[in-house]
Amino acid sequence: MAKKKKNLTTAFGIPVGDDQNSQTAGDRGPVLMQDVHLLEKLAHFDRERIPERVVHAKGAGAGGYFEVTADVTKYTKAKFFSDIGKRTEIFARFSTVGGEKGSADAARDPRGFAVKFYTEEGNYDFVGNNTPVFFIRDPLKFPDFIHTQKRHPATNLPDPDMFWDFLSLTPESIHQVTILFSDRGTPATYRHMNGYSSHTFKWYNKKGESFWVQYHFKTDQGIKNLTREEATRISGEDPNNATRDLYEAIERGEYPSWTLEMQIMTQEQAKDYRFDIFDITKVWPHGDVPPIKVGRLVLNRNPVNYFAEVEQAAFCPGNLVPGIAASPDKMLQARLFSYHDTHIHRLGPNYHLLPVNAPKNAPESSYQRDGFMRTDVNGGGGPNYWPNSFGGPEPDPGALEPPFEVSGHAARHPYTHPNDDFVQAGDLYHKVMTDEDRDHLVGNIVDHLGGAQRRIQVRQTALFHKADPDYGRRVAEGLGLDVKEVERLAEMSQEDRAETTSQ
Ligand code: HDE
Repeated sequence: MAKKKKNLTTAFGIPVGDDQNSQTAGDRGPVLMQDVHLLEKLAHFDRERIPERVVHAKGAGAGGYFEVTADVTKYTKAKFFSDIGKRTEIFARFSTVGGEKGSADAARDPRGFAVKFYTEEGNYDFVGNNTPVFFIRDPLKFPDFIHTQKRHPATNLPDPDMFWDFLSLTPESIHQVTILFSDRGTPATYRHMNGYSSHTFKWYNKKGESFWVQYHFKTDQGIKNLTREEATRISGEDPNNATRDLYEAIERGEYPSWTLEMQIMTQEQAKDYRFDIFDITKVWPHGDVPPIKVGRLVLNRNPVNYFAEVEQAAFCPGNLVPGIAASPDKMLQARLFSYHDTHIHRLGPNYHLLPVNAPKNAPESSYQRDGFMRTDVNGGGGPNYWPNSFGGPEPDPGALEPPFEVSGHAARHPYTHPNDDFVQAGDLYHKVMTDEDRDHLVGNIVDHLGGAQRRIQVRQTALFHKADPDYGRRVAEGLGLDVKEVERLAEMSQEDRAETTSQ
């Protein structure tokens, strides 16, 4: 039996008789204004693009589930963690950071690792990166930092001077710079990298006891990175390699998975810990806080439509369910604002109604009303204010975060914790990396930093020297710099170093 044909309609369901020939006066035109089908089709096409994400514009996504594999109820009361074996539907998006929507997947860049958990207590968003640390620890620096990673205002080209000028004037970036310029800065695919919360978060249990935690999604596919030469070649030959890899692996039924490991610190341990546990430029040594396996993330569903799911997905670190809360990390605090704000700009005030963003497993019953593109019943005839005595939804005190103490003066506090910016970068260089890792790191840096002005090269190399003298010497030699000059600069305070190397 022949399949019944589906009729073409306008966006409003009106049958279309001809979709190949515009209505014209006579067979050679001009085109008639009364061809409303043509007008509607063009007007919609004219508006097909929405603003791309200001960072993390290029990405790929997939659906799947999260499964609990260990009992963590003594640490968190989050319901999606309530039982071993419990599964929660998720949607994940991976991305590069600095490039535009058409940029190459293999670029040297951190990778975004965002997961939306559709829990029965509403959506919980994990919005991490493939690196456990970040370049800066105060959010006021973020827009400036991102400008330096993008295009020069005059040439519209990526600019090594901007890139390294900022980083060399921002010594707390040294740990992340060392990770970024290792081969971890060019993961082979999205399946072969880890995801980290980078920030410290708070978990709290039913009794109101709280813990500081860090999340590590460890790839079950194993870490695989590209060398600089491979990344350059792939960027030209297949700029969508990671997007393709994820889609094709899932189509083949090779579902990528990650094991969630948590580092959990008690309040007792956190008191007087030897560095600030809210400083995103630091990792927690595993010897102090051993990670424990708590769950598994599996991606087993490709999006049916890229725009509907991946492009319109809106993650927000402020979407936290009872049992999980923010920490005082200043960067995280700023992110609690920035994501919701950017989504309202990018997708509109009712972006939470888009199917990928709507809570799938918990009813949404707020008093928010109206606004562009309100596509549901908008609360119907029910009350649109609280308190009311008409049976409207009521706040649940059980959802409150336990109170916590804060003290101190309101001010723009500079970072005063002991100046240990270089310790972990140095440890990474000489304790964790292999000889081959170090060779690649130095080669990758020399290749990129070599494009910057000499005074900026020297200033940045002094920071490598401060992390580890061998690191500094090898970069200096690779760039043909005077090692003695680098050592002299490394001895100076950051202010003097900046002054000496200014134009
Ligand atoms: Fe983001 N970041 N970010 N970020 N970020 C965005 O939100 C921002 C930071 C991360 O797949 C934006 O929807 C500020 C750290 C991911 O859709 C924006 C600060 C980490 C994604 C934004 C940071 C991230 C974003 C741009 C410093 C890892 C993509 C478009 C205070 C722990 C999510 C958007 C996706 C996206 C702001 C720093 C991860 C503008 C202000 C640190 C994975 O809201």
